[in-house]
Amino acid sequence: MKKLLLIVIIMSSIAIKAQVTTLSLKLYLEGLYIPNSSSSSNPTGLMNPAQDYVNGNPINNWGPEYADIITVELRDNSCNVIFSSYEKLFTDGTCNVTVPDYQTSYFIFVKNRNHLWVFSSNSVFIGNNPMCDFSQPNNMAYYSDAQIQVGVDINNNPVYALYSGDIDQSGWVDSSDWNIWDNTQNYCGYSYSADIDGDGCVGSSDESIFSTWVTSGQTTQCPCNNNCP
Ligand SMILES: [Ca+2]
Ligand SMILES: [Ca+2]
Repeated sequence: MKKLLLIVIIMSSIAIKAQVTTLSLKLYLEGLYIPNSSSSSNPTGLMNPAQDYVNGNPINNWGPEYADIITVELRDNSCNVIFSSYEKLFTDGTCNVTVPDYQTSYFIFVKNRNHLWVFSSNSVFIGNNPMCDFSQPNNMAYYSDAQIQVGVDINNNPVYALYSGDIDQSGWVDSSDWNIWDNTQNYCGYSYSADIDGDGCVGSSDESIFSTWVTSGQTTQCPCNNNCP
């Protein structure tokens, strides 16, 4: 009987340690953001869903309510990965992530297949349903030029998004990305990350979105110089 009681106590303590909380994220992707899309029902605007291409037709892989897949991570002060998950990003920029209830603070890191990754400007306490809104104001992101203004909300406040164009996920937008775009022009399908605008195929409409960032050598930064993604 004593053994059984001990097992129950141990199991209960494991269950307590396994508690989770919901991280409410909000962010936009420049390539998918629809200009002038803010409205009373979507005050900061909407994104197009990134399309796949099957049998000559564009399709939604995850349903029309989702814009794209993002990787969400929690990183400690040395930028070591504590938690990592693939998540679906809604077209309104929201994403709810179930994370362990760590009861301590971590940086929030987000990346997408063809945009510059971003860190939160500060570590965020992971407990009691934390929130992190990269869409506005701009200072939620680490590094003053981590995001680009893509529009305004219904109150005329700026709305920010991750920079498009980091097709090879190097942390820079440069000629390497442009070369991938050039070499995959007219290819269709989600596997072709040069499809910046998410219409399902790689074409000139994609290049027109990110070409400015190739010229400027747009980059991003992380809080840990020696351990960036
Ligand atoms: Ca790159
Ligand atoms: Ca495209």
